[in-house]
Amino acid sequence: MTNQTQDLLSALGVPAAAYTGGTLNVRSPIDGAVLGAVHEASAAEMTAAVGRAHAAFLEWRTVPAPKRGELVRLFGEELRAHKAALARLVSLEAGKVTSEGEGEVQEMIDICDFAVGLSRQLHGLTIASERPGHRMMEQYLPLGVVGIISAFNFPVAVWAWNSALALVCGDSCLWKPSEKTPLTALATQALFEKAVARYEGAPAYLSQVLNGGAAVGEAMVDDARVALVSATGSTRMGRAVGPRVAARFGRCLLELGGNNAIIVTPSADLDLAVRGILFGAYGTAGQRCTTTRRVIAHESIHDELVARLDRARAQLKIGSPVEAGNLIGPLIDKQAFDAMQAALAAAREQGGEVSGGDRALAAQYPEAWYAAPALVRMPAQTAIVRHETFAPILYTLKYKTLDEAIALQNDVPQGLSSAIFTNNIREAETFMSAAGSDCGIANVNIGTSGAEIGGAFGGEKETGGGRESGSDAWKAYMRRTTNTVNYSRSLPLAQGVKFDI
Ligand code: UN1
Repeated sequence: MTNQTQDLLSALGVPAAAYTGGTLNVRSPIDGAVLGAVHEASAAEMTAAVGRAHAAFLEWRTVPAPKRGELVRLFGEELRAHKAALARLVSLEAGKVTSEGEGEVQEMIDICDFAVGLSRQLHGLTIASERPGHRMMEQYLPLGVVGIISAFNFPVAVWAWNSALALVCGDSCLWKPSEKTPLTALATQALFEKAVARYEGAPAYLSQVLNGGAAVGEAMVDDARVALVSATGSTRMGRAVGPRVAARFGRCLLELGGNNAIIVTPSADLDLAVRGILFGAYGTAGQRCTTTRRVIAHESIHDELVARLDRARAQLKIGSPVEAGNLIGPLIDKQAFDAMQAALAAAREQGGEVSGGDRALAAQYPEAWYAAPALVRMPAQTAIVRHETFAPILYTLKYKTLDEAIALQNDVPQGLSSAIFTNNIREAETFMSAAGSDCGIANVNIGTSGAEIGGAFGGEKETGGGRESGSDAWKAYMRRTTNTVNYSRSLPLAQGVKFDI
């Protein structure tokens, strides 16, 4: 693993000094091998980096947006050229199976393409003025430094959602990656620098990556020159970051926990539902914020569906994510495995009947943490079901009426993703309506995870309310000005107010 990682890093343009001799040890979740020792930045280094990022912003904001898009286009080319190597590094460092590692890099390429098109469409409205000889319009202008905090489970794609948009919007970027995945961040930064080298007129320090722990993050979060903090991770992290940014009236974009459910109704195509639920619950070893954590099945089909899920669950191939055929890779670390075991113990105490969930491949990989996917038949939506455990645990529940199913689906603190499997248009539309799912994502006949970049991504309640990626999520990375222009020879006041002098 270690040699392979070093070969990949050097192919991606990361100098050995960046990942040797530092204090942050990086371990592969595949076998526990040490992949590198990365330099950890101090809070003072972060503060200096914010200064450099701010200077870069002051230059970059005056470059025409389509010209800024050209840099993102070149970055997308680098990602295309290095897709296999970066994807492999994602697998080695985050434990994703090969096709999911490749999917992650594809997601970066897709958002670059989206951002390039967007660079010619950063438009505001013209608005009818109530006054003669006046024109009103709004403009979207560059915002400032964007601080990006990313999580281990999408170590590079979620950064790309933010930075591709921020760059075309005229902002500069600062990145504090997860301490568990600093190498993929260094590699991504190296690819970005290759694009910068091919581009005329990019200021230095448009994008910087600073590895380290909480102190580095806090220095970024508390710095008033960071106009927007976009943070992806746990609700606990969001609770720490959100109020600190709000205290200085900065902008925050939070993408936090999910507790995503799939409702399966009597008319559902069960073959489709089984496939959607299995990928949603167990893909990425249950470590997506969009992972399906709950199935709410109608009582008429519940037993059949759950029996099929349980049979298929037991067949899923667990093993090294870089060996062909395996679908379930490792958990990120021992802490994640322990949290999974604690959740299963709590589920048992709360009346759950657990299948699977044990440690797997311990003899082959004593230093890594593989687990058999778990399915837990629950008698009710108890406390543990309402809690997000970042592991492959699927809780199943029964319902009688659709209203009851929707109420159960919504009765959790999180509000990211949701889905219904049904062939009944009334059920589908009700689920998506004002009285339906309260999540940011509500799907019909597809699972809760694996969203495309074209839509806005994010959710409500404890998920944090932010929207990233497609649609008009770019507006979070710009500031809006409303301009009223008087081209007449008089000065009428709005609302008919008189002030004659
Ligand atoms: C995350 O887990 O933080 O919709 C993001 C999905 C992916 C993104 C997940 N496109 O599952």
